[in-house]
Parts: sequence; structure tokens; C-alpha cells
Amino acid sequence: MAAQVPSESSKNDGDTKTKTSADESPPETYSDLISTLPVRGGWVMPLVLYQNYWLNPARLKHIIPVKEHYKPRSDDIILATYPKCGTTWLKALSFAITTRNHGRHTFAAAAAAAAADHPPLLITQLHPQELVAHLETPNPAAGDLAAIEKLPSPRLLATHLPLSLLPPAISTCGCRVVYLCRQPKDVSISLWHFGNGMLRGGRTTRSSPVQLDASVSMFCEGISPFGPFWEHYLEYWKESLARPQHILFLKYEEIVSDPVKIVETLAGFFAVPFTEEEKRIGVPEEVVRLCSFEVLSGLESNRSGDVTRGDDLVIGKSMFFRKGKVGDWENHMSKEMSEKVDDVLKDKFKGSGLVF
Ligand code: PAP
Repeated sequence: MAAQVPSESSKNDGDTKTKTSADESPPETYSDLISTLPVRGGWVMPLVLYQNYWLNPARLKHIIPVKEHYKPRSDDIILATYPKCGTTWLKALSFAITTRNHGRHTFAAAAAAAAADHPPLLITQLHPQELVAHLETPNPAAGDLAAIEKLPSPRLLATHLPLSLLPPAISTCGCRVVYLCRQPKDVSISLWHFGNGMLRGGRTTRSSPVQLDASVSMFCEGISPFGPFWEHYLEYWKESLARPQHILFLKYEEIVSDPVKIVETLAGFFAVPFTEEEKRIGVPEEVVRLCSFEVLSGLESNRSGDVTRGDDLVIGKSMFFRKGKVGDWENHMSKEMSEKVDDVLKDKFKGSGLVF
């Protein structure tokens, strides 16, 4: 049976722009809804425009219910990212920080022993993507929205959704959001590699790779998964300016340049600051080391097998670790491509105070 569109979202689907005036009744199923949305090919899968964002139509059935069915709690921590901005890293860091004293194998023990005992991050056998439940992408390890509802507080959750597709209670219930963005040129390159990687794994319907110039052009038009990226960044940026105690806005490059400082900032924001003793024995440094690209990408549990995202997307675990460098775009983009992105950044972020 086709999945039903939740009633609330049907009411909110005002921007199903291709709907004709003759078609007044709200769509009943996701297939009905998708057939009314503007669609663009050219990416590894066609994308549809839903409430101003370009989304994978196969994932709408997981995305739309979040606004109605995710009930944020005052002590929830939500890790929000635009894709390819360092989600895997932020999940690992946040999990490591919040579980550092769980169980027998604490980070303090690991740091003190210098022999890297087995803190929770390393004994889970789960990929960082699976360690933290993703609101709109159920997976076998973390479950779906119903499973998230049953998780004990405080919950550590993640999302790629823009603020406007999350429940409005996010802004009033007192929960905390960490938003991580990244220099858009590096995001564009990372996305391009990732998309074509899915293609090589036979995980898409498209058969030929997306060319880099086409990928950069679409990115600059705003047509990329969860794009336009600038709208995504700006929604959270503005909210972080209005409510800095509740929204911590970070850039990937800031973590790269001073990871220990950011780990300490995250711990404070999560209300589990490092004690003086933890700092003295180097626990923040140990968190940074265990979550480094080198350590995480070398773990067998992150190298083989797949991460399941929803029932429609299966992604090789190693695909979340490529280079992990700042500025890799310089190895790929022509001068024209780089200038095209610069023009978008100048135009879209003008006057916002957000600079890259
Ligand atoms: P997602 O948004 O699709 O969930 P995400 O983790 O944001 O994935 O994207 C992967 C990027 O983070 C890759 O960037 P790259 O293509 O430029 O290399 C990946 O290498 C990088 N990454 C993953 N883990 C780490 C880490 N521990 N430290 C730094 N960068 C990392």
C-alpha cells in the first residue's frame, strides 16, 4: 500500500508549485505529492523542490513526518549539518564527549593509561553515522522516529534538514542545536565525489558519472541535496545570532584549526564540561585523537560494510572518509568554477556577517 502523506504536511504543502487550480485536493500519498513537485535531473538522482529545498524524492516519506512527529525535548541535542560539512566527524566527537564516562572504559582511563583502552566510541562497532540517530534517515542501528521517541533523555540526534523543515518547537522548547557548515567549495567537491561514488557502487539509477562543471553549476544554482546550501546555512546562522545559548554555529575549518578548543566548547554547550582533572590528564586531546580522520577511517568497523539510510539508500561505510582536508577544491576546480562559487557567496551571504 502506498504511504499516506500526514495530514499536517498536506496542509503545509503550499509550495507544490506545479499544482493547478483545478487540482484543489491535497495529495493523499507521497507518490501523489511527488508528482506535483518541480523536478530537476542532472544530479546522481533527480531532485524535487519541496518547501524551497531540493530533496531526494525517495526520502520525502521520511523527511515530511519529522515536522509533525518529532517531539523535541528541552534536553535534546541536535547535530544539524548541510551534507558533506563534517557530519561523521561531529557525530563521533559529540558521541565521544557525551559518553566519555559511561561504563568501565572511560576516556579518562584511556588517556591516563596512554594505551588507548576501549572507550565507548571504539567498542560500539558502529560507524559514527549510526551512533547518532538521524531524524529523517532511519537506520537499523538507530531506528526510526518511533524509536527516537522512545530514547531516554538526554537524546543526541542529528539531521540534514533545514530549520524550516523541523518542528517550530525547536526554537521554543529549550533544546540545543549544533550547526556545522563548511567552505562551500570543499562541500561541492566532497558532494561530487560522494555522488559519483554512489554511482560506482550501483546505488543510483543514473549510469554515467556527473561531470564536475555540471555538478558545480547545479550547486551554484542551489540544486544539490538539501540545497540551496546558502538558505540552509543562513536559516541556522540567523537563528544562532538570535539565540546563541541554544544554537552553536560552527565551521569545519574551525574544528580543523583548533580541535581541542572546539571539543571543549562542545562539552560546555552540551552541559558536560571537562573537569580540571580531565583537562590535566588530557581527555579533550584524547577525544580529538580518537575522532581524527586517521583513527576513524582506519577502524575495520568503518571500512567495510554499508550504512543503511532509510529503506532506499545504502552507502558504503568507507565513503564517509575521503580526504578530510581543508581546501581540496583547489585540486579540482578550474578558475571559472571557483569564480562562479565566489559570485554566489558574495551575492547570497552579502550583509549576513557569514563569510568563507
Ligand atoms: P554526510 O553529511 O553525508 O553525513 P559528512 O561526514 O559530512 O557526510 O561528509 C564526509 C566528509 O567529512 C568527507 O570530506 P571530504 O570529501 O572533503 O574528504 C570526509 O572525508 C570528512 N570526514 C569524515 N570524517 C572526518 C574526520 N574524522 N575528520 C575530518 N573530516 C572527516
